[in-house]
Amino acid sequence: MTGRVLATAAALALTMAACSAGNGDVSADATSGAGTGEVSGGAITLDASEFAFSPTCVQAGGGQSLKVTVTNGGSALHNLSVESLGIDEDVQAGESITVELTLPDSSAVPFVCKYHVANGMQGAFLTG
Ligand SMILES: [Cu+2]
Repeated sequence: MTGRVLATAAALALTMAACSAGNGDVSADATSGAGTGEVSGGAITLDASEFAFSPTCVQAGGGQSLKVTVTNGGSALHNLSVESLGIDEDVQAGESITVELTLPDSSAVPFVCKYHVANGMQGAFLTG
């Protein structure tokens, strides 16, 4: 009985975005290992496609300044929006953008593609 409940919960977690960042509560999903990227040299590249960011979660440090490059390898117009930091940048198919941001000392920062958030195209910068 308990085993079946656990198996169902695990299956549900795998079908959801690896880093669903609603309310800044991302820790549970971030541990799935399905697409957590490490910041290297203060920079990270996110590959955007239909309809996901890869990596989905970015492990960074609290208060860290970060150079974020988004490369659109898909065929649709994508976007990087970080509402809490006032970022809203479109990325044309086949092109890339770079934005600089500073993360808060603690708490996760969700990011989305504003065009495809309904498709689950979202992730988060993790500061923990
Ligand atoms: Cu998109």
